[in-house]
Amino acid sequence: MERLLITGAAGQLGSVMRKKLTSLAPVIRLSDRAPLDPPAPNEECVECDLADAAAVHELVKGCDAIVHLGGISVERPFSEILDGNILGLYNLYEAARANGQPRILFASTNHTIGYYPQDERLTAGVPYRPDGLYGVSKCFGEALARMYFEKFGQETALVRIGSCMTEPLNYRMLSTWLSHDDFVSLVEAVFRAPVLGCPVVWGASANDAGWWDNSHIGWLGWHPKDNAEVYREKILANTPKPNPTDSLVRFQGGAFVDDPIHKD
Ligand code: NAI
Ligand code: 15L
Repeated sequence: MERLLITGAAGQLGSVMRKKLTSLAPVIRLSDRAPLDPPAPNEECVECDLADAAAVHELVKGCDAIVHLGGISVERPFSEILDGNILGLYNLYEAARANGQPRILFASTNHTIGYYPQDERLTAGVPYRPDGLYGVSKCFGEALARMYFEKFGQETALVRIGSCMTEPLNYRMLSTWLSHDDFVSLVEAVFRAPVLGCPVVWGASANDAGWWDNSHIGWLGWHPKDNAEVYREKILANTPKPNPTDSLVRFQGGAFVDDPIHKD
């Protein structure tokens, strides 16, 4: 791999991955619509709005692989979601089609299935139950990626990330946590695989309290190592015990199910 593109590189996850994915390619192209820190010698920085088709076309040119983190990452007014996650996704896939179909890791989300209760164990084939417009936009992204695979052979890993952060912060994240290191090893596995296709991947660490079954992607050779359980005592000590009627402990999407439809 010569050049890896990371979109959303100014964001929470992107700014961590910028430092942790350097061994994947000699050149890392970083992009966001927000300002990026100045490039290191192995980096290229490109400010680009995903809603701008011509700019996205130029952005993807010359890249052999894409970690697509860019877009709206929480519940927001539909106009914002439309630009980043709907139009932005279409622009990315059209740009990829015109530029040699680099393999894509698409940062989808657990909010595609957020209305499932926490006592259900899910396989990758379960019907969508999105918990807001944000979740719906990621269902669109997964469907779009699937169509580009069926029609054009474009390969994508549809990674339904749980909660990717330094450590789990509440009871729900004992199930949804994905450590940064496990995300890195997932990215490595996705770009190492000789053939990828377009699988759904549950993006969670090896949590004792996990809800999601990744047995369908054993062939990928991804073996998450971290386990949120080691933080249970800390969470018990630092967070109030949730009421059993709280969405945080009822639904897999947690408090996202309580979000209203945000108006512009
Ligand atoms: P974030 O909100 O911190 O970063 C997203 C970045 O995308 C931001 O820097 C933002 O400026 C950029 N962006 C938004 N709209 C854009 C547009 N129209 N054009 C260009 N750039 C745009 O989110 P975070 O936490 O870093 O997440 C990264 C990705 O992973 C997102 O796609 C999110 O949906 C997904 N994800 C993250 C999870 C997590 O636990 N961090 C969980 C599930 C999914
Ligand atoms: C997401 O999709 C969000 O992008 C992230 O900020 C977290 O809230 C995460 O899901 C989660 O469900 O914890």
